[in-house]
Amino acid sequence: MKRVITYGTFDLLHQGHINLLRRAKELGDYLIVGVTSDSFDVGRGKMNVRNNVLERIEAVKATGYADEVIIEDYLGQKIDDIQKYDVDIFAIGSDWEGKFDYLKEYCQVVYLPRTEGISSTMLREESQNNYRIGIIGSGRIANRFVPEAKMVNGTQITSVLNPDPLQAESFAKAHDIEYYTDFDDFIKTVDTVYIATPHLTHYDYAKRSLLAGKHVLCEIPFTLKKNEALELYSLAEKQNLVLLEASKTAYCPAFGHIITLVKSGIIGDVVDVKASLSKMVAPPIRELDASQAGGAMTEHAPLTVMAIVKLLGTNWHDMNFHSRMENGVDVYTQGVINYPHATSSFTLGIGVKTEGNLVISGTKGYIYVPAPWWLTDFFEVRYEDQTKNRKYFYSYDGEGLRYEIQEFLSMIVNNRRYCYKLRHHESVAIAEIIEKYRNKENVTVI
Ligand code: C2G
Repeated sequence: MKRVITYGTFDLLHQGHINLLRRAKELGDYLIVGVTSDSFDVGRGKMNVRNNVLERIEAVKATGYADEVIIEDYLGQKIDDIQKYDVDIFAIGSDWEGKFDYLKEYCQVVYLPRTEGISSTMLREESQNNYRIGIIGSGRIANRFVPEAKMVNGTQITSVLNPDPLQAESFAKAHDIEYYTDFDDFIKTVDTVYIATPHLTHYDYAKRSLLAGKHVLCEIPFTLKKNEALELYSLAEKQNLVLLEASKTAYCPAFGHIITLVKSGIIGDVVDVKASLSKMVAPPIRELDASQAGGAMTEHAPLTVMAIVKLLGTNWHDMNFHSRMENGVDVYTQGVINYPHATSSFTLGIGVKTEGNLVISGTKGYIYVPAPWWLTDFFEVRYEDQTKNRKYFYSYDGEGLRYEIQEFLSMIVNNRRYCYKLRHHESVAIAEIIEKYRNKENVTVI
């Protein structure tokens, strides 16, 4: 019996896939199809897969060509599979011509003709009809956002809004998009907005965009007040729109895995979380400007407090802060948030350099995420018995904004209004903690 194996994502299964599977089956008597796992696809840069692995497996089975379906989950698995399943022929579409010649050492390799004129990418683009994203603000983060959005298909950045015509024009020229200086003119031209303006304007822009019926992805800090955050989420719900806080770390694959590992109990009960984040800045810069709500807390608490709240929840007992101030701005803040059965602390700096790691301590072991933990691509789970330690490696591609853009788009396309990676009440809690600090509740100047 001749055994054939082929692999693919098989997203939005189409005629090209069906032809490929039929031709592969015709090469032998028994066809094994390896369907990529969701995490394997993210790992190899396929960010836009629409169907989840179970749906894709069902679609492959429904073609009737597969005698067996397996999941492909790691690089190098093909060699293992060929030997494990005693495969005679490895088949794949001609778009991969030459790429799998290294498998010739293990079996025969056949490149089958690819069906022209159809692809999952094409179908995804059609089905998503290219959501037009308008950017509000044209500063540093907005510049980083544009190339990241290009990595997520189904989106197209069409325009930018900045009340300053010179800034608006130069950003628009640099990225080949339209520019507007008036909100009402701008908002008509887009389906969704990304708010990347100075902190104090987030609430107002988010509210106006939601009222205009647009989905909103808002940079951190989402808002500086609890009630503003609550109001915006309830407005989004009323308008049936997506409102997502652009807390980039919350959506990146490695950080998501840390949360699921901790929740599944691998380090026991979490008793202590320590997170630190510092980025030195020099004047003149918004971060050092008190009139623009500058400071280490507004700048860096959104990510560090996000990690604490994700791990320990929002039912804290008390909190206090210690800050070093310069010209009305905290250049360093240490915060302690105590819970009934756990404690947490964070150190944030824009004028003081700290070690930027994250340590989550539990009753069985701890997780160590080295600096810069907020760009997580590696972490280690450690135990008293060091032979049980385990290291986890991930990719954190580009500036890492693609993960939040992908989540935002997926929520819109799938009509999903909630995201477990950062729940509304967690986002509201972050705003509440920032507000307490700005109201000088339990703040000591050092
Ligand atoms: N295919 C085809 N014609 C098309 C589109 C795809 O023949 N119009 C083939 C591809 O060449 C591949 C299979 O269908 O053999 C699955 O394609 P994808 O779902 O795009 O998966 P791919 O990224 O090619 O997976 O380990 C995964 C494999 O290395 C490749």
